[in-house]
Amino acid sequence: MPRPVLWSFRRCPYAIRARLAIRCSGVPVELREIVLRDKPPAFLAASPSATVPCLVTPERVIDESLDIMHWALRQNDPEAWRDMPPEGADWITRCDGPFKHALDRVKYASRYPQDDPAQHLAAARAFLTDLEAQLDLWLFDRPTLADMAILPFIRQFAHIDKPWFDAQPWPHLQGWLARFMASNAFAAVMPKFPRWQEGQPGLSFP
Ligand SMILES: N[C@@H](CCC(=O)N[C@@H](CS)C(=O)NCC(=O)O)C(=O)O
Repeated sequence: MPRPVLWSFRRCPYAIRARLAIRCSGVPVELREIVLRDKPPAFLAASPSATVPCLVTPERVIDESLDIMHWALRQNDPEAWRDMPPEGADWITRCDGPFKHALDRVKYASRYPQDDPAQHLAAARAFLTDLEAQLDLWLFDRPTLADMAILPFIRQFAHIDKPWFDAQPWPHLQGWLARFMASNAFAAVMPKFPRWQEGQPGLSFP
């Protein structure tokens, strides 16, 4: 039985969250690292949206990172990430919707010349301030899917201007991100994966 193929890009926050769940589940996949500015034809043939991550199983193609997380954790969820309060899903929805929208417009402001970056920064801050109020060590009393689905985007936002992020009055948020980035889980999903070559097998992951 061939392993499912995970098309991935190391720094993409959606791909990071998919790899976090696959790594936690231990479900083996073949990881194919690609470069977004030079997408291989085999990837374009596989992915309906031409975005990463994309998981190709013998049964179906899963093109949404959250669906890939659930696919892996449905098979094995040793840390019970899916066992979270219902508000977890609401936090993920806010992250993927309004927060990511604002994040892109702060990070890539020159691509949105008609937009006011200050307005998007304010929207991002509102979400982060709400997270700060919700967080203790984790969003709930232990790590869940919501933490792992959201943290890669917090990392992306923080790195737009890390000194600025670190200077905000967000100690819980800063601690949450720092612990995540120092974790074994993060290290395990962030090695410098060699780029996949057409005709070659990908990498065994996790
Ligand atoms: N809804 C998708 C979004 C994935 C996505 O937008 N990924 C970005 C990279 S971070 C991408 O592949 N963009 C296509 C491109 O840059 O050409 C998911 O959750 O997997």
